[in-house]
Amino acid sequence: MAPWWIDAVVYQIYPRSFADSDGDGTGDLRGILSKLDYLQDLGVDVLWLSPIYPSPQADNGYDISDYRGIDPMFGTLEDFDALLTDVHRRGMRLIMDLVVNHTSDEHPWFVDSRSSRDSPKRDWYWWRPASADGPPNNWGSIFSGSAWTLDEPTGEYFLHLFARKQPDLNWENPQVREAVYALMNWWLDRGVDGFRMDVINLVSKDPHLPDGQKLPGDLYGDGSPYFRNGPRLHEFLHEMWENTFAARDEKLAVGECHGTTVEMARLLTDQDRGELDMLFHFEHVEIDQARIKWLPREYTLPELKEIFARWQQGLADVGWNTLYWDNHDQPRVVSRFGDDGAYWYESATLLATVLHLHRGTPFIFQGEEIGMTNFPFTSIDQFHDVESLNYYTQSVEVRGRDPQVALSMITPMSRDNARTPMQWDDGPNAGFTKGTPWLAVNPNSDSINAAAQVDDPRSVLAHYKRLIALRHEDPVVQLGRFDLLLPDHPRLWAFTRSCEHSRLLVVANVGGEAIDCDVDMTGELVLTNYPDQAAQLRAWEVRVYRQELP
Ligand code: TEU
Repeated sequence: MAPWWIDAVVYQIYPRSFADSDGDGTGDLRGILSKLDYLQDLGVDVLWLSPIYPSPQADNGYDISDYRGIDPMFGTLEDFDALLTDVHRRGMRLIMDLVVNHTSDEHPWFVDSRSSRDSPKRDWYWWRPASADGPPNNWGSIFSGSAWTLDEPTGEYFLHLFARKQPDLNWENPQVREAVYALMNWWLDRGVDGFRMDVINLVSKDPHLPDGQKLPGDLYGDGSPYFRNGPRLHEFLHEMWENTFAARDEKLAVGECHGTTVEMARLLTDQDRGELDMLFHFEHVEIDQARIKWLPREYTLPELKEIFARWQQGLADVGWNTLYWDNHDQPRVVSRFGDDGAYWYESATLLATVLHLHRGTPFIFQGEEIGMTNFPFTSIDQFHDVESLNYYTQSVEVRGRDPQVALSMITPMSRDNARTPMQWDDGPNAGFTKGTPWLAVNPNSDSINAAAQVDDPRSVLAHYKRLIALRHEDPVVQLGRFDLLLPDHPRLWAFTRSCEHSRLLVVANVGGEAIDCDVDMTGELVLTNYPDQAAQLRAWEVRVYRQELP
């Protein structure tokens, strides 16, 4: 039997930027509760909450200091239970963010671990003595600088693949793994419906921690061959599944798996193996980046189509996949792959349609459904994100780049583009807070906001509702076979989804100039973003036809 998520759509909430109920400028759980009507009306099936646990917030909650609680800035466990109850009452599910590759350095486990070389928790993290060059190896952190920090009192370095306040847990130690399964079961017992597992394919590392390759001009070596998709990844995931999900019904395990291939994804999401249910790969969201995310790269539509098609084909018979453009780490899709000026509505709806009509489980990031755009940053003071700020500082202080150049490098890709407050209405602070928002509201909230779209049938929001409804209703959207048409066409993104008796044809003009569409556009038009039809496909026009098969 097909799993329940084949017709589900997930909505990601970034709690600090979603809705503020108490006027402190930061979103909270009561704020989310107050917006459940909106989410139910949108039609989404699952809510994913980015981390709400107690945290020093060095990485906006992806640095957890207590896995069994709620950070006071978001509310209390009672607020959480109230939210979960109401989500379930409405027939929706809720999944939590599980961040267990690393903890905060303020988590009691790490406080204990760093207290002495003899601490019983010393081996819960990766401690190593200095090498002749200082750090134990040459790995760079994903958030710039070395991946190692010296802890002076005990004279050893600890590993942190992300910020220095995010020490990596040592999953080689079985006690660590047991502690993780216990906290997962604690939340599952509370009623949550699963987890989105942060950087889960980093948990198995080569314990020898060898130096990574360092190319000319690089400050650090690339350790990813030794810390990504490591030798025990499948074993650890299966063990996790056995200890948590196996005895429970209908739970969802979504793994964030940067750097996985289709072949790995087949193993990781094969339902017979008991590891993950679906994963996030990064191929399509790195298409516009050179070796590092801050260096832009020219790409073509055929390359983008090829990535989607290859993943569709690779997981057609085994496994399953997520479908996403946006999340809290990515710039806004309409600014990035669309045209957030003249063709804002057309391009936002086209990109949504193409994505949602692939095979997989679509993920919507808050604000994507109303076409929120990147932020017009002009100064470094407007940034908050540790990844952006660390890169800026390294650029200016270590590489000696001109600050304006460094600013222009971080602006298009910065994660803060996604993290500005949700735009609810055209009032002060976009209706997000009555206080001062922790991150500035995008100045376009007077025109781009949910209130302006709820009753407008020709809005981005209405279009997302139609796409979600179509997935709920139509078995072809859920399970139909995927075939890419005209793969080399530089502007047309066209594909079919077919079952035995019917198929959907999607044709999309990815660009601002009208094009001829050399595809048989007949059948019932079920969805489009233009009010009328013409012979050509106009700027950013998308059409979906239902065609009966003989
Ligand atoms: O992201 C992991 C990850 O791959 C990102 O850091 C990514 O490399 C970068 O943002 C894009 O260039 C997860 C979380 O989604 C992210 O918010 C956390 O900061 C990170 O893990 C550490 O927990």
